[in-house]
Amino acid sequence: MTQIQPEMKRIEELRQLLKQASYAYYVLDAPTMEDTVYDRLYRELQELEIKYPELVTADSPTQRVGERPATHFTSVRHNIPLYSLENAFNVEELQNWEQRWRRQLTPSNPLGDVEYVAELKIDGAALALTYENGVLVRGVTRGDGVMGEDITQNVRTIRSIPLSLNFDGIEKIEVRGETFLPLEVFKQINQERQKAGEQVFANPRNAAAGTLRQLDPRIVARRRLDFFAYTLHISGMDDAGIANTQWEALELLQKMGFRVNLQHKLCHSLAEVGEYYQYWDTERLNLPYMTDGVVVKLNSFKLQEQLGFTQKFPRWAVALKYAAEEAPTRVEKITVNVGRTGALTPLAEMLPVQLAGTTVSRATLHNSDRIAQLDIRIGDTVIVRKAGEIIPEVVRVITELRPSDTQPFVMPTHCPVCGQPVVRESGEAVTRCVNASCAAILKGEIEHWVSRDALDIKGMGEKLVHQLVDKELVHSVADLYDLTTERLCVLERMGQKLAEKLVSAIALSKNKPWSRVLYGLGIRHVGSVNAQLLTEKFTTVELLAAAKQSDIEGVYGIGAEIAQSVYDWFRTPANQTLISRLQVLELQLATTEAPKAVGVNNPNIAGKIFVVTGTLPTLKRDEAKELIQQAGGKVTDSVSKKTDFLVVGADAGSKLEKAQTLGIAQLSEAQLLELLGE
Ligand code: 0OW
Repeated sequence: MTQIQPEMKRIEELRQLLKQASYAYYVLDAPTMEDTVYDRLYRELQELEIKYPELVTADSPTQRVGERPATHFTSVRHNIPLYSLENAFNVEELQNWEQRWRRQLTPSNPLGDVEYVAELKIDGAALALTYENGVLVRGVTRGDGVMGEDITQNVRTIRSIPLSLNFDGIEKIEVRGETFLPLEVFKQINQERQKAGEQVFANPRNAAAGTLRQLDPRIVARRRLDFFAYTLHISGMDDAGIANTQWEALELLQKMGFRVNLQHKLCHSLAEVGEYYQYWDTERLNLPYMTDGVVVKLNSFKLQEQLGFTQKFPRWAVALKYAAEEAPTRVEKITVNVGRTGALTPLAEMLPVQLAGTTVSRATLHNSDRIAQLDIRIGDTVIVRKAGEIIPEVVRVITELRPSDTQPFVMPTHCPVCGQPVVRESGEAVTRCVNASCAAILKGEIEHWVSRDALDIKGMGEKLVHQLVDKELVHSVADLYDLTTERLCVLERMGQKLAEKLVSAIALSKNKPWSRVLYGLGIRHVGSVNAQLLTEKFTTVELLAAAKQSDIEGVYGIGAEIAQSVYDWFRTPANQTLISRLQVLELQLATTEAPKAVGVNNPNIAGKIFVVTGTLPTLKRDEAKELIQQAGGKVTDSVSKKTDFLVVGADAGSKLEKAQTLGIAQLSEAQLLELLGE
C-alpha cells in the first residue's frame, strides 16, 4: 500500500465527479452541480495533480486546455475518407435518389420497405476523433476528405467531446461528427471582433472552421465550440454485434458519452422523411445553432455496405437542402466605411431585395481581396445570400448580365474621411487609415470609450459624438472631461438640463474600474475579456506600460499577437500623452477596490443563474445584473432549463411564458432585493 494511496483514491473520485458533472452540463444540457462547487473540486484536483504529477492522466478534466500554442498542424490521411454528401434540393430529387439506389441494389427482386434515419444537417466543420482503449488520442479536420489536419490539442478543449469513453472493450474506434458554434456564441464573438476592429466571421460555419485552426488552444477554449457525433467506425474488434444500423449507432454514441443531436428520426418511408423535412423548414430558425438541410441515410448498415460509395459520396445518404435564401439584385454603389481602428470596409449598396424575411440593401465586401475575388463592379447583378440572421453576403457576380461600361472597383488610395494616404500592410487583407486625428477614427474611439462595456457614459449616442467631433469640441477621449454645459449648449437639440446631465454622466464615469478604462482605450485585440485578464495581472497602468512583451504574453489566455499590440500601443507617443492626461483627470488607472467578495456568503445567489425581463420599478436592468453578479450569481439573456430565477418587471414578454412553461421560479424586484439582503 503506497503512502499516497488515499490521494490516488481522492484524485480518482474527483475525476469521476467532475467528468460526470461536465457530461451532464455540456452533453445532456442538464447541469447537476453548481458552478462554484465544480470550481472548488476542480481546484482541489489541480492542487493534487501539481503535488503528484506522476498521477496526471491524459483524460483528467484538468488536461483539456494546453498552454503551448502549436507552430503548425501536421497533415494526416483519413483511414476511411471523410465523404461529403450528394445534394437534393427538393422532395422530387430525393425520390430520384431513392430510385437510383433501388435500381442499383436489386434490379431483379425489388426491395420492400426500408428504414431511413433523418438527421438535421449541422452547419459546422466535420471532425474525426480517434479513441484507443477508450482514450482520445487524435482529432483531425475533414480537410479535403482524404487528408486532414491533426488538431488534437484544440479538439481537447471542446467540452462536449469526452476525453475518454464510458465504454470498455473497444481497442480502437473512430467517431465522426460536426463541430459547431452556437448562434449566441457566434454573435458574441463577432461583437468582440467588431469592437476590437477585427474582421467578423461571415457565418457560424466559417467561425467554427476558423476556430478549429487556431494555433493557440487557449483561444479555442474561450470560443466555446460544441460537437454533435453522428457516425462511428470500430476497428480492432468485430463490430457486427455492437451496432447494425445508423439508429443503433446514434444510441451507442450517446451511451459512450457523446452529444448526439436529438432531433434525428427513424422514418419508414420517404413520405415520412418529407414530413420531417417540411417540419424543420420553419422550426430550424428557432434552433440555437445553424443547420443547412437534412441528412437522409439508409438505416441498415448491411444495405449501406452493399451500396458503397461513388468517388465522392456514399450512395446510401443524401443531403436534402432547403431553398437557399439567395436572390439576385443590382449593385448601385460601392461605398467605403472607415472604422474605429481606421480599417476601410467596402460596402455594396444594392437595390433592396427581400431575403430570409428581411429587406437587404447592403452587404459588406470585407476587403480588397474579397472584391478582387468576386470582381464585383458598380452596375453588376449579384447573388446575395442571407442564411438565418447571419449578415448578408455577396455570393457571386452574374457576369453575363454585366453592363458594357463597368470598371473593376479599386480601393481608394486616400482615406475618404480625412484625405490622408491609406496603407495596407504586406500580408494583411485590410487597408487602413493611419492618421490618428482622422475624424472617423476619433468618432470610433469616442463611441467605443462611452459604450456600455467601457466607461458606460449614458446619453452619449452616435449622433452626439459625431457633433462633438465635427464641431471640433473634442479631439481625444480625454477632452470629454473638459466639456462644460456652456460648451455643450452650442450643439443642436442640447438644452441646459441635458447638458448638465451629460457633464455629470461624464464625471461619474471616472469611477469605472481600471479594466473598463483599459478596454475603453480600444487597443487592437483587447476586448473586454482580455482587458479583465490583463488588469488582474497588471494592477496599475504603470505596470502594464512598463511590462515586457513576454510578461504580457505570459498572462493566461493572452497570445503573442495581443501582447505585441498592447506593447506597441504603450510605446506610441500620442497614447502616452493620453494616459498622462487620464491620470491628471483621475480616471481609475489602477485596481483600487479589493477583489469583490463574489458573494460566496450569499447562498441564495451564489452560483445561481438569473434572467431579468421587463421594466423593474426602481432598478435598471444593468443595475440588477450588477447586484446579482456582485452576490456571486450569473445573469444570462435567455431562459433555459438551467435558469434558476426569472426576475419579472412590467411588460415582461416571451421569457415569462417560457419560464412558466419550464416551471422556473419568478421574482419581483422586491423579492430579488430581499434575496440579496439589500
Ligand atoms: N453535418 C451533419 C452530418 C450528418 C456522413 C456519413 C457519411 C457521409 C456523411 O450534420 N448529420 N451526417 C453525416 O453523415 N454527415 C454530416 O455532415 C457532412 C460530413 C462531411 C460534410 C458534411 O459536413
